Amino acid sequence: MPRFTDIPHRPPPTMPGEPRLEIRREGELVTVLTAADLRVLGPREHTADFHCVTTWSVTGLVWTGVPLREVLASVGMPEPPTPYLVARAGDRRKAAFTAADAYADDVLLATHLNGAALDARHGAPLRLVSPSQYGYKSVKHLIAIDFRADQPRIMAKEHLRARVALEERHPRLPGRALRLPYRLLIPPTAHLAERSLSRHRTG
Ligand SMILES: Nc1nc2c(c(=O)[nH]1)N[C@H]1C(S)=C(S)[C@@H](COP(=O)(O)O)O[C@H]1N2
Ligand SMILES: [Mo]
Repeated sequence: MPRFTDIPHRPPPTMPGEPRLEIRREGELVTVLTAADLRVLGPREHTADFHCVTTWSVTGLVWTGVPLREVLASVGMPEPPTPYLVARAGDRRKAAFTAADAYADDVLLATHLNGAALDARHGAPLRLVSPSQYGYKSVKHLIAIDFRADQPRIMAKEHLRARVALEERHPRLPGRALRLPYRLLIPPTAHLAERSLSRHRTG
């Protein structure tokens, strides 16, 4: 699995060694989950494929983690309190979700990939994993989940739903039309992302 991002010259952020996840509502802090809180929920292995919007895929990844819906139920949110949420990362990256997509059975908060703790390359110390959506929804270095009443602003090129099965690659352009141009971006992007990894500093 390559290190991948649409800002490939930027090294991964310096992160704490242990997960710390803020749950927010309209930006206001509701509660904070620690590594111990996640361990109590019983992390399990989940096998899933991964699809980057640029057309590369990896099959059979084994993530260790807890379904996001179980994590949110444990803090009194068995049902989504609002129709949308934003996942935020330590590199200031974010992704928008409908609450229904984020509460799907296959959406995880993962700490391990293929039996090893997540590293800087793949999203340490905590990563959101949503296998049914394009990779840009699988937010690495996750630091916060922020519930929103109104539809959050999406990033350029981000589809709100990004369902792989419906080829929702882009908010406006048809998915098919993007296959070739996106494919051409893979080698230079992967090369730059790998090179900038060497500039990563541990926290
Ligand atoms: N925090 C953060 N998460 C991110 C990204 C990013 O740049 N920053 N890139 C996304 C994209 S476009 C993809 S394809 C996957 C790549 O995951 P990998 O680097 O573990 O292969 O991470 C996603 N999650
Ligand atoms: Mo991606």
